[in-house]
Amino acid sequence: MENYQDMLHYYDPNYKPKDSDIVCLYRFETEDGVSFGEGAEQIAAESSIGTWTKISTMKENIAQTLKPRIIELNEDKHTAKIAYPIELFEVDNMSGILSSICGNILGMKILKNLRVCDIKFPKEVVTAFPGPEHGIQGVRDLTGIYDRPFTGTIIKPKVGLTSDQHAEVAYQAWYGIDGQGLDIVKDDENLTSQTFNPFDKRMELTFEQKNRVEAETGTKKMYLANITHSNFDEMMRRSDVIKNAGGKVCMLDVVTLGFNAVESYRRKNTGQIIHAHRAMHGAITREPGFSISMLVLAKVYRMLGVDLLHTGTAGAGKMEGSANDTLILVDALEKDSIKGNDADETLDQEWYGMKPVIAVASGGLQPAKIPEVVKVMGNDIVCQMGGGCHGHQDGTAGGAQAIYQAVEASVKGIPVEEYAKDHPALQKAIDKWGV
Ligand code: CAP
Ligand code: MG
Repeated sequence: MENYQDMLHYYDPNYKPKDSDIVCLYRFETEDGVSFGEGAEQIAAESSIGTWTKISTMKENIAQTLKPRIIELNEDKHTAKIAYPIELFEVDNMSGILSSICGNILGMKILKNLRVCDIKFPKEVVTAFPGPEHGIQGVRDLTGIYDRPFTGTIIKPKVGLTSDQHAEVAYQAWYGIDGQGLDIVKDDENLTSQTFNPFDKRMELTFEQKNRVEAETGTKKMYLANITHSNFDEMMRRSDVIKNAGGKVCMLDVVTLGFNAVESYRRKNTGQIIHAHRAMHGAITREPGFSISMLVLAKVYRMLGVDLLHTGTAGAGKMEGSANDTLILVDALEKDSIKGNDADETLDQEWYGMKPVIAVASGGLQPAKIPEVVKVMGNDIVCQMGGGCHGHQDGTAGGAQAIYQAVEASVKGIPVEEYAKDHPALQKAIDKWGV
């Protein structure tokens, strides 16, 4: 027993990963007295077959068939790539997979920090998950909007309005001024079913307004109602309420709900478009120290089957994340394959035909920022703004029109300051928030 455990080293730079291996890119530093190589060995062990000491139960065939290989160690960059044989995992169990490669290792004492930068999922894993039911094309077909980004607002204040007030603000946002309004109205992530705005009443009144505005404008509108609940049965009931009211979209707070609830909801095949809000992701993704990148989460949520996901605003809004950070997420969500890049700490990824997800730019945006956001993120996005709509001098309707006009400017390639000269709603937005 001692012999082959003594030989159970994971570092194997000559190993060529199999197509079926899961490859992880980790960035880490070790505590004083622990070499970088030893840190990598321990990460490989703890995330697969090993533990902190030699064990009497280890079998030679386990060590030989299931051990991962450290294929790259870069002490200067503090990174290691580890290839895990697919047999270590249950391919269609995301929670199980993440408990291994994003699990205990984040709590190990010998590490000063550890970031899971990226995971390359092989075909066996990607195709074991449903992916988005609708994806970009499905949402475009539903709305008949093909040539521009979608526009949306989050009803503000986040919580506090009554159901009647909520529905009235929704109408203003959808209709705007002279029918120049928004495609999407969204509940905020912390609006569920509070006493002052109970879910069922809000659905009844807001869908009434949606029907009204669709009849008045002859356009299709979307209401992204939040069905987040820690009780799955109640979440399903709320999904049914929306479906019965003619709603096509349900919003999930995917991080607080957990991977199980997100995939389980997707696998119910309700036919609903899934809008994924990522509240709480910052606790997982933000710190460079012990963390898992948003890129990893974005890939996971694409596999679990969301149709839209918040990605940040390419640096144009109130939340952290540079233009490049957002672009990496947009690529992971919207492309069919990605080429990894050392500088960005990313790996190759194939999607094997899995539908793409719409990236949602939200958080501190305002109308004049739309062209800048579209320039980085492309057309297949939602430009969504709460404060940047309801904070307009002419209220929600004026804000909605300003967003509408900013998108027009963006599509026509005319600078917003220029376009604003004969578009007063946009001009007022610029007067208040600048460009
Ligand atoms: C935007 C938003 C979103 C943020 C979250 C909000 O409102 O609805 O929750 O976008 O960040 O409440 O802040 P504002 P992210 O337009 O008023 O900022 O999208 O990065 O997950
Ligand atoms: Mg919000």
